[in-house]
Amino acid sequence: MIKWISLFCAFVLLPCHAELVVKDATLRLLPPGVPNSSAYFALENTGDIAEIIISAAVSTDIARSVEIHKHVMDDDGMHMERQNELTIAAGQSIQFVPGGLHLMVFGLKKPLVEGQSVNFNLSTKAGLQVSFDAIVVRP
Ligand SMILES: [Cu+2]
Repeated sequence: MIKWISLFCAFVLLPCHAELVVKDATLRLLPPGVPNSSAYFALENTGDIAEIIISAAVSTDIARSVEIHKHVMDDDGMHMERQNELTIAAGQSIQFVPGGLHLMVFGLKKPLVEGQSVNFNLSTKAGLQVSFDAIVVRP
């Protein structure tokens, strides 16, 4: 009985509820020979604490690396800047969109196919792993 109660408490009294949800993820289909692509989606923090995304990856060996990028405008015009950290507050939604935040996929090892599903993983500073599938679509 005591064992059962402590197990029950372990589930109910988890300190904080941490959860990130990814919706409508797509990966851009580009002409054959283009080595890089980018992924777009909506990221929502449905938990009650802020999370800090520190890295992104593809689960299968289809690309060399993945980085979190943001388009920024400065004196030299528009360019992309790598984001080492991305903070998402509790309850906040962040849109990864063309011309804004995106996941940059470098060094595709073979051409993407329209409709193909590619599994990505986001890691947070607190150790949360968020896995999601992006569908390859024509831009
Ligand atoms: Cu980029």
